Amino acid sequence: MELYSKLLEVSRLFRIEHEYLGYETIQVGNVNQTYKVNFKRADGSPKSYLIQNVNTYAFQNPEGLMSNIDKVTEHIRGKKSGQVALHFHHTADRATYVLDGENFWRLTNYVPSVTYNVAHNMDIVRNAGIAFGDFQRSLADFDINNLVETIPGFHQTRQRYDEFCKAIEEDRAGRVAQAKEEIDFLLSVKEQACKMTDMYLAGELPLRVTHNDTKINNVLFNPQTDEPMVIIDLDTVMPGLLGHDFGDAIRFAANFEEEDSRNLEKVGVNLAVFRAFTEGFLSQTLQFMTEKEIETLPLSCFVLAVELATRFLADYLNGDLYFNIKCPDHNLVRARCQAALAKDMLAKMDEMEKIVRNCCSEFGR
Ligand code: GN1
Ligand code: MG
Repeated sequence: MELYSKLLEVSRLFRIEHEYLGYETIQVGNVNQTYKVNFKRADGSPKSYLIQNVNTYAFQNPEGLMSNIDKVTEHIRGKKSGQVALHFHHTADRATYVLDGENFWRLTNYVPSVTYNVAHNMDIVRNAGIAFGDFQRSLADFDINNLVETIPGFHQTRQRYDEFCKAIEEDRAGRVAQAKEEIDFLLSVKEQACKMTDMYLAGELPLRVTHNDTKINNVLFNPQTDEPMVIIDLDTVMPGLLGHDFGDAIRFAANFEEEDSRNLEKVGVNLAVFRAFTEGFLSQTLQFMTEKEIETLPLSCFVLAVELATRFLADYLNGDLYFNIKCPDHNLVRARCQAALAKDMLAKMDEMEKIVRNCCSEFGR
């Protein structure tokens, strides 16, 4: 069936009855297909929704994934009366998705907004910190047992290292020799990188609802005021550690360079961005965070950079099976960039700790 008619059929299954005007393809994310579908209401006013075709190769448990997303978004929506919130529509039989053979469709409200890929403006960075902190705060009372672990061991750093070591041993693509320096570095910092997971396993850190993809471009901002409105891309919402969300956000937003930069001498943590994000995040989360969680925040940035470096490098060694690549050495370049960032984070660990402590006392803790 033609896409034009398919999107109409899906909309009707989600009980959208307005007059159909057509669709636009939205270029976001590397994984799912996103379309904006446009309608006219009976009173003549326009109304749009987003339809996504979920990539079931990347997300092998789409039912579990939608169950997680639905529970989490409805929990947040319940706390935000009158404010913009994300809402996944249901079919007549209360499903949040439509399965038609090879395709897995879902439909949400459309939020007119602006997003940012890079973080030059500290007010916007602080607002992104507020948005992800608010996400944590809204879900602090959510029963974690209601969530499915859709990608088992997603942030089990020791498991990531096992996969990395297996890739080195097998050397399937014959690339180990080219990556020797990065391999040695990543192996040398293993114990420190695994410290956060170890603390969790020792019962020192609580499990929370984590977003697990806290890039700044997953925050929708109000186009007029730059206030944060909603967090999107909830596909990896799962039980996790608070540091996973904090560290991933810093790893992405506070790097002077992009995630796959070849300018390794310029790669590093921008402490002004670190401070602004931390201020925003802690303004929302300090009231319920444990002392140990606070302690892990600077470390979490290093952990997330190293963990992702092992994932990129393992994928490079395996012959690029997981991440989309734009050039043959893309995963090696990404791994080098994350490793360089991790090194800079080690050098600046004391400064990051000081900033976290300063923010804590600013907020009376
Ligand atoms: C993947 O596809 P994207 O960009 O949303 C990955 C994340 C990594 C990220 C690095 C499910 O996210 O864990 O941090 O790439 N997502 C999954 O760019 O593996
Ligand atoms: Mg994502």
